[in-house]
Amino acid sequence: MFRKILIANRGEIALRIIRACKLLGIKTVLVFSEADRYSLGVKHADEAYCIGPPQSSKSYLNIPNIIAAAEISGADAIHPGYGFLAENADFAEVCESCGIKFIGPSSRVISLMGDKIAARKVMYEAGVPVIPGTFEPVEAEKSALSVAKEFGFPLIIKAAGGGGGRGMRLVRDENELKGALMVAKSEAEAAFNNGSVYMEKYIEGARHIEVQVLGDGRGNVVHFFERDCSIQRRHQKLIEESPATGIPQRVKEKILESAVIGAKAINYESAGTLEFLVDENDNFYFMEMNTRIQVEHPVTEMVTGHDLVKYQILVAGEESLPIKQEDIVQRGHAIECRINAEDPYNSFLPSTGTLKLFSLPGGPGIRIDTAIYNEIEITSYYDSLIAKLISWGLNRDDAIARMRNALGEFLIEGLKTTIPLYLQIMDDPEYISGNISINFLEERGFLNEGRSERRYLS
Ligand code: MV4
Repeated sequence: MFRKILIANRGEIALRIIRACKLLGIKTVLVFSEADRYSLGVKHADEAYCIGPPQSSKSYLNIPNIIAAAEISGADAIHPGYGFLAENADFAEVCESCGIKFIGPSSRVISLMGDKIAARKVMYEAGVPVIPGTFEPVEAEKSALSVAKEFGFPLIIKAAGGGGGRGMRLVRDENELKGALMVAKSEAEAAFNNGSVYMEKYIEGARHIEVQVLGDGRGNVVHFFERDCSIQRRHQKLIEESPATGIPQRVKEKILESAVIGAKAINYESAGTLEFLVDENDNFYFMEMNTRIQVEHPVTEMVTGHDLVKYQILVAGEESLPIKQEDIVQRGHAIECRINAEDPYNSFLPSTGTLKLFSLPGGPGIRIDTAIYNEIEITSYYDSLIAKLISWGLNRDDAIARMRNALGEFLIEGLKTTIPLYLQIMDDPEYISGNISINFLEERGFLNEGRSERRYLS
């Protein structure tokens, strides 16, 4: 097993990884930017090294400095967390060539799943249902037109190098096709250095369901059931839950089975997530695979009782899977609200400044993953996630009730947060009845400008 792990990340996920390392008796090295010198991660890690100024590009994305810190400290592995370098195949390759274990899949598998066309092809060939669409890049208007004839409108143009909603274009009819194709290609070229785009039939009113998997890279893969991540704004997830609500059991089982087949097809190692869209008729389609531990992994930990970060480290250390599928059962229901320092009543404008923390929630079935403390300075150098609040209950109603209490106990001043929005959602009849889709926030008026905190009260 590893003796020492370097953590190339910050905030709550850095703390989460430190906690897992401590359980395993592994020493930790944290790299941090000048903005994070006074962070809880720096306090709790065994060693910490400053790797650059606040801007991510000069610190958390600074590969030479991170590798230097690993060499100097004698770390034998690097945990990238999520975001930053977590799905950077070049970084994984540098680690491999330096004899430092990248805690994640091989650079080859990261590249393969990073190419969304290649990922579709592999999954299709393995027998996983994929969204009807192309398996080759679409170049010219003429071929785009023949694709449109085959699949019909609306359709969606996506960047092969994109993912997570970046570089997509919805096309409602033939008139929009040429322009959308041109714009999509040039945006893809600019954003991903890869102008390849592909086309899919647009699935309307879908739910976003994803499956947590863990593989050992030797053909063994288990799943930890599904999460519903439909409640999002501009591809930023806000609320996630497990199990998914409103999907028949037999459909869920098929999705889980497909996810395992897909992960086995690429001989997956580490924790990963296969994302699916589920349409209004309960048809499901593979969308893309994330080759990292995800922000929302705690909801899965709450319903299964398993420690995913610990397992991720164990399999990276060449141990075979620490558990059998039969040992993984879903019990009760968990919900996560991502508490962001943003104003939900003013276009989710990021809120910065000194955070005053008066109280954190607690009680049965409440988990908080955060690295905040009283008087911490929240800057705009990084994303606006300041805490993840997770509730667990024997059923969905109990999880909602506990979440409502916990949100009410979360007392922060000095900054705007998304807490009041979540309090409203926990009282929304459609949310409570489980009637959610990727259009939920818009359809329920939660994104309307000029709405206020009071409107939904009483
Ligand atoms: C789609 C889609 C409908 N049809 N593809 C957004 C994130 C990226 N992973 C792909 N996304 C979508 N792809 C087809 N063929 C709808 C979305 C989508 C979405 C997906 C999941 C969660 C939220 C979403 C919000 C808007 C659009």
